[in-house]
Amino acid sequence: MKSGFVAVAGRPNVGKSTLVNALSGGKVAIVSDKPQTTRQRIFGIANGDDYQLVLADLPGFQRPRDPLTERMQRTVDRSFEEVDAVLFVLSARERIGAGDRFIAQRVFSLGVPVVIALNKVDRLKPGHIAGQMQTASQLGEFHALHPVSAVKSRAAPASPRRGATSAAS
Ligand SMILES: Nc1nc2c(ncn2[C@@H]2O[C@H](COP(=O)(O)OP(=O)(O)OP(=O)(O)O)[C@@H](O)[C@H]2O)c(=O)[nH]1
Ligand SMILES: [Mg+2]
Repeated sequence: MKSGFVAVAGRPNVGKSTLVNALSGGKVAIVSDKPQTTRQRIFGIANGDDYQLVLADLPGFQRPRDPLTERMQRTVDRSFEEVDAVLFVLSARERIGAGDRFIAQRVFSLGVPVVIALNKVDRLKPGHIAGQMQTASQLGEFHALHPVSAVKSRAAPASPRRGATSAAS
């Protein structure tokens, strides 16, 4: 059995909480269309046949600007101290730009594998998805890059063995 602690990082509103909910097979984190919904770490657990992942859904990560953002940023920084891997979430519906590169600088310097999830590919044209994957691939030395839809997967649960647990810290 492999196990590990995965930090789920990305700009506000890219779908980190939706993805954590989908991967852990239940609703553990609040999802909304307003940026900065997640203000504390929420943990989801994804169980597979031979692995168990603890997913830390982090607040949206951006350049510190105001006291709330700075406080949330400290939560993010603490979470990066003991991670085994990072799930770096991007939105395929938005331009991949300075905000994502700011996060990339941080996550690719941690020295752990970084998996990029290019989220929200539902209803996008294949050519657009391919272009966004190309841009995403230039953010850093990723371990894997997957186009995903956190909402579509909700309609078709992938594994009956997945369980959900949540805790805020
Ligand atoms: N179309 C589409 N919408 C999505 C997908 N994943 C998330 N969303 C929507 O995007 C919005 C933001 O989702 P959240 O999961 O709250 O995003 P977050 O990254 O956790 O946001 P913060 O906690 O504010 O940083 C919600 O309206 C979700 O329903 C997806 O795969 N496709
Ligand atoms: Mg969130």
